[in-house]
Amino acid sequence: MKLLNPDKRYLFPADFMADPSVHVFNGRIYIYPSHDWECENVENDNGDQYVMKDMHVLSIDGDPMTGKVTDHGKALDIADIPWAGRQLWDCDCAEKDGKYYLYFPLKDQNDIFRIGVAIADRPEGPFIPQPDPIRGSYSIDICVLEDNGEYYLYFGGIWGGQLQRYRDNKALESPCLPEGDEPALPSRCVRLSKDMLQFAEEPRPILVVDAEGKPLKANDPHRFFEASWVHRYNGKYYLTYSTGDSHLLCYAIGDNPYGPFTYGGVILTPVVGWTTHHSIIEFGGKWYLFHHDSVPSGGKSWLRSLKVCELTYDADGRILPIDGGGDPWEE
Ligand code: FUB
Repeated sequence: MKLLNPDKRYLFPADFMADPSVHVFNGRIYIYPSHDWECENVENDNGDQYVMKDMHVLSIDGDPMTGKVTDHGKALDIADIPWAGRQLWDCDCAEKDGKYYLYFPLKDQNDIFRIGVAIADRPEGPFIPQPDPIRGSYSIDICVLEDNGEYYLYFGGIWGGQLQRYRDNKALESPCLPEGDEPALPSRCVRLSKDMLQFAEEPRPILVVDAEGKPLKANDPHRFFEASWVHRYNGKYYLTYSTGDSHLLCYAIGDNPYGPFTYGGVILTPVVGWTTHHSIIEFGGKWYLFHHDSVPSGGKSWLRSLKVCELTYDADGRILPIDGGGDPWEE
């Protein structure tokens, strides 16, 4: 696989932040990242080392590769969330009718991930949390897509993200993670209610299928693990996601927000650090990939740094893969 190596920029060397969800609001780029913390926990598959307690909003003056980055300070603190337990993970923000809605996954006091909503009058917050999580919500890693006046929330992540604890939106007695040739566990998509505060329907599974329409299997290194993001390009819907334990960012293409999405390829090969996560936006006629790696922390997977580089499509709408700078990857 031929890899691109575009210029890359660390966006905020002053602090460790990760999982960038990025949007253009009022002509300006806003970044909604996780705020990583040093921690004493042993690193494990449950993600106990990711102990985020608050989040900041960043924004950029113009060009993401060169513009000044502003830290707008703390926009949400788990101390202000009535139902909070621990671990404020990857969030996303949507604008509707001049209000900004921040969706965040957080463990409740029973150590179960739920999704909360917090509201602000400005894209940088501060965000005021609702008293309770969204009814029927579970798991992690939020992306919100506005499409034809409707808002769709994508979520889900396996292992520490707890998606394997649910089937048909009901909690299971025991977790069930598919193996081998079984179809991989899909992420979820749900349309939001008009007031943006609840699900308007039951969450639906989002299938990533191969060229023959068959769901990718659990043992496929390109299968979904966590970190869904959806953007539109040339009338198509691109689902991008992390493959977790195979450390790739991949993409799949569909015709509508619910998919199915046909697997397209790798976007980013492994970075330094266990996790990989991202978002994609268009700004000033160019496309950008925002992501993170653990180079500045010397490889500590729980202390990550925000990065950006340009993203390129070929004439057929394929995304050209970028070298993440971590372990080499051969297709
Ligand atoms: O930041 C905590 C978790 O690590 C995120 O929810 C995952 O996507 C991974 O980046």
